[in-house]
Amino acid sequence: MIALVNPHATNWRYRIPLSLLSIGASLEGRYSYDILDGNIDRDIATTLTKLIVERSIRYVGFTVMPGPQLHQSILLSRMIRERFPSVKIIWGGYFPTLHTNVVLRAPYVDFVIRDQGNLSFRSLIDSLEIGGDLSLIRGLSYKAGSIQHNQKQELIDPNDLPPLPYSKLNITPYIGKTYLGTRTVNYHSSVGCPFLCGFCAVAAVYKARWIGLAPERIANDLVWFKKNFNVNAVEFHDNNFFTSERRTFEFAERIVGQDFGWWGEARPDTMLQYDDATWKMLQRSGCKMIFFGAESSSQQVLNLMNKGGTQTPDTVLALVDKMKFYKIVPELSFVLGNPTNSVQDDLEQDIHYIRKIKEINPESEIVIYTYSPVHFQESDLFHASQSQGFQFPEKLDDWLLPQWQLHDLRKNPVTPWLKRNNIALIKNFERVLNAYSPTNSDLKLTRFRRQLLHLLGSWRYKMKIYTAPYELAVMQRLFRYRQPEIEGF
Ligand code: B12
Ligand code: SF4
Repeated sequence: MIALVNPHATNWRYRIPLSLLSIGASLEGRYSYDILDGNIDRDIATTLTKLIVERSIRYVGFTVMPGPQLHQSILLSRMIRERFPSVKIIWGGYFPTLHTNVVLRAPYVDFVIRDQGNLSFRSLIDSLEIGGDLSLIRGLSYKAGSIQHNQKQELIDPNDLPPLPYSKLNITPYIGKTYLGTRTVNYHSSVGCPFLCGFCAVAAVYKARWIGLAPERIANDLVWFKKNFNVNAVEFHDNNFFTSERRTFEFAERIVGQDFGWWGEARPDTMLQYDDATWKMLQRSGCKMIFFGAESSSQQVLNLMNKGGTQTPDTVLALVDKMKFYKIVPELSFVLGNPTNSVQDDLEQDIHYIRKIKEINPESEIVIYTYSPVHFQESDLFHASQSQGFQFPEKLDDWLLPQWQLHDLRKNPVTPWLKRNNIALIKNFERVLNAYSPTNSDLKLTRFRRQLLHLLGSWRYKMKIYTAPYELAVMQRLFRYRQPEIEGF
């Protein structure tokens, strides 16, 4: 009766579609539903069409994040509307939460569930099936003459939610070899984040709220994965896994001796304040790499971003130094090309800073994004972007245009303040850096190729000559080696 669709987001198929499993969990025992995953099924349009006919599907829910997933969501929703006009189409996830009006103005989307959809989706189906007042469903937006937005959803504690119905999927194809281990699974252990960084969709949606699952539940789930699927590594997809030191410690303590390799996302200032005992426990528990938002070398830019907490450029330098001791790899993400009046100078300073990080801790992995604005009304950074002429598309179909797809991937944003030379500097530096120091997380890159790349990238890196690295572009095409950000978040 209900189809939940994860449109194609990545060629890397090792991602259990957790968003849909968590929506499915609330439907268990009440409504029949199927989950379709475009990352695994490359002909999802045919599968969906067949399913709608054979199982009399009346509702199709899409999970939508920007990028290729948005693209396929639009195409599939249009197709359903044309061929099965009575089927109701419901969008949920980050994109419709932040662009609700644009989404609902499209004739092929009927409802948007904003924020966490666990309770609202089921209430919506109840209302449509047995009757009920739509205006009482929290987090729901819909069309009733004009577009209506119901009250915001209260933060739902994940500890109060039912376990994920993993049996709904064939889990085996989602378990894969990564830098962390031979059988890696993805897991989500908390919701939101306590901070309000101006470029971040999580801040825009959760408004500085965070709740984590109890360490016991996380550890039990992982042990279940180990027992049933021989899993030996975990990627935590939380926005800020390490928010609570106590939770981190307890979780790590519980999995010591289980032989897991694991990875999660953190803030540099939070981790710098962690006790040495916690760091030791992290090391013992198999934590191999931690992803940090370093963002910028400039305190002014960090202020403009509203990075908050006690994070400064020096925090990151101290942290990467400290992590050498514990042999945990820092993976540092940067958001370059912000709307300041000194873009080129900022970039040059950022490059200098990244080089310094690599000097302090050569194991550091560097992930470079170009700032692409997030629809965050209360953010100074978003206002600065608007005052420099940035505007989101007003029609959903416009997001299909190639420039908006590149924008979504944070590769070539539609940002008026970034000139060609700014973008070229970012890309060229990234290319040289990735050759000089190829990411360790790319398992396909053999030792020989790694050494060859290093050799080719070295002279440029050492001489600081980043312009026109054509030979490295050829190598990249030849070896198809991974830039750390390609499967990033
Ligand atoms: C896993 C992941 C991916 C995977 C793909 C997953 C997939 N669907 O196949 C990969 C790595 C490929 C990926 C890529 C990208 N991602 Co991504 N990704 C995530 C991540 C880390 C976890 C998502 C998840 O599973 N969460 C767990 C579930 C339980 O939570 P949830 O998804 O929020 O779902 C809840 C609600 O949103 C809602 N909901 C969600 N879907 C639906 C559907 C319906 C019908 C309903 C009713 C409700 C509903 O209810 C759910 C339960 O409460 C999130 C950050 C995060 N921690 O959430 C970023 C995140 C969603 N990604 C983001 C981005 C920007 C990207 C990229 C576009 C950019 C990039 N270069 O990284 C790319 C490109 C995407 C593409 N190729 O289309 C941003 C979105 C920002 C925005 N402006 O909207 C996020 C928030 C990261 C961030 N901190 O900025 N991503
Ligand atoms: S700390 Fe990270 S997850 Fe939290 S609001 Fe800032 S960028 Fe987003």
